[in-house]
Amino acid sequence: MKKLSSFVLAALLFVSTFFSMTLNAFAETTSAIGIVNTVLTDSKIASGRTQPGTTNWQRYNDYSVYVDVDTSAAQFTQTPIYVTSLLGTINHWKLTGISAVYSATAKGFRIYLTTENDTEKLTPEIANSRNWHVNWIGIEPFTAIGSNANAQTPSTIKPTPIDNKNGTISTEPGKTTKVQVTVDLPADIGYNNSFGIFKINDDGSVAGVKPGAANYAETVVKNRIPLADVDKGSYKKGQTFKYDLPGGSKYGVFLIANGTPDQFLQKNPTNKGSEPPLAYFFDTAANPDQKSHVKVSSDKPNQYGFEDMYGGGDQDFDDLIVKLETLSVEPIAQTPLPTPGKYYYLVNKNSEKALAITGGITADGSGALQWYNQKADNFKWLLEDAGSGYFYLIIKHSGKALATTGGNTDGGSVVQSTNEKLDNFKWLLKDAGNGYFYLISKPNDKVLNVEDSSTAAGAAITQRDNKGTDNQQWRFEPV
Ligand SMILES: [Ca+2]
Ligand SMILES: [Ca+2]
Repeated sequence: MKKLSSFVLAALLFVSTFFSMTLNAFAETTSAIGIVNTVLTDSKIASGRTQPGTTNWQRYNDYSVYVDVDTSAAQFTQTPIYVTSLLGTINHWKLTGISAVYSATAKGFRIYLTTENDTEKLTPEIANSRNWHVNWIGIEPFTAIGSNANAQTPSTIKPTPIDNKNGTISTEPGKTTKVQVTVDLPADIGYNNSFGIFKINDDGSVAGVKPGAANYAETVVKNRIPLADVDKGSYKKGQTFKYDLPGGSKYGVFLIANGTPDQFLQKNPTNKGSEPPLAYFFDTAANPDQKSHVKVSSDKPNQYGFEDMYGGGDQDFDDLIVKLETLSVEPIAQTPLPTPGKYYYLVNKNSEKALAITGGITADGSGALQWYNQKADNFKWLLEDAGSGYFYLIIKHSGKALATTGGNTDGGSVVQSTNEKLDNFKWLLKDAGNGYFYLISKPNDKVLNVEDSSTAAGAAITQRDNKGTDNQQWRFEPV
């Protein structure tokens, strides 16, 4: 449904743009084959025409001609939907065939024209003397013929390119990249391997820790983008998973040899020794044996091949294969700021639980937690303007303010406290898109975080580095 409506919207945008003749909204290319205009939107829409009088009509038979229309200047990446019309000076109303598109590809299509009932002879010269020429519109992406327009999976799956120099996946700022991951396993499976996807900061670190640091593996695995089915391991050949990658960041993939991320964190978080579970990364500096364990090959540039043996094993890089495809790249809808002076429930995106202080407790230092939203006063937060774009959050039952503690400590607790109007009481609301915010603590840029991505009632609230994960995103529901 979503797909269809954005398609219709795009089509309307095109039509209105075309008829209002705001041609500066087009990129225009003129060549021997005609003119091509491209409207730059998420769905590529381009239009063009063949040249009146010099269209490259070809004889098909005594009564029919055809033309191969070149649309390559539009640079479609796949076969779009083509819609055609025929223009000319005389007699084109008698023809049939103009809306019948043949041999459509990303680069063009063919149209046949025939005179009505095949009585009047037709030649390319006659066609051009009457200035018959083809107008066309091409639109991609589209829903494939025969597929359900309401289906969740669009027909425009594209490989997700991986940079083969550093093994990272790039994403567009302000957009969410929805990827589908398909795993492949060798027939002669030895270890039971698993993988994970993690966000890489601009400086190459993960949550401030760089490859080569003693706690890198542990940090990456802890900060992976959680996905329950992926984390469980024991994959089947051809199994698929779907990730939403928040835009503007780079991502990498790790392997846990003979284990799951949780087993790794329990049994070998220092990533030492030669016995699995061990974590392996594209960057060999992060690997316990400093050997290469992750490969991106030039003929399969959207695929990670993993080698799971300590020391490099047989270097076949097929002990687990992870293929990435992009289902869609969707703009992140902007979230309007909640209104200062009003009460809100703050609901966590990952857990759907609400931010609370234990009921009845009014003492300073009482820790914030998440709980089923009981809509009581200890769930109601007053958003108060703190100036310079910052806010205080005042809990109704005690009148205390939400504050971070522990200075710059990653994992420092978040509590209620008498509002001293210091920086650690001040929160910036950063749009996380689609109705959610990150709450950023002023002194250290850490965000309001549900510890360990827990979905349990009672889970602690902490300050953590912004990982872009759902357990750090909050929705303001008016009380
Ligand atoms: Ca191997
Ligand atoms: Ca193998």
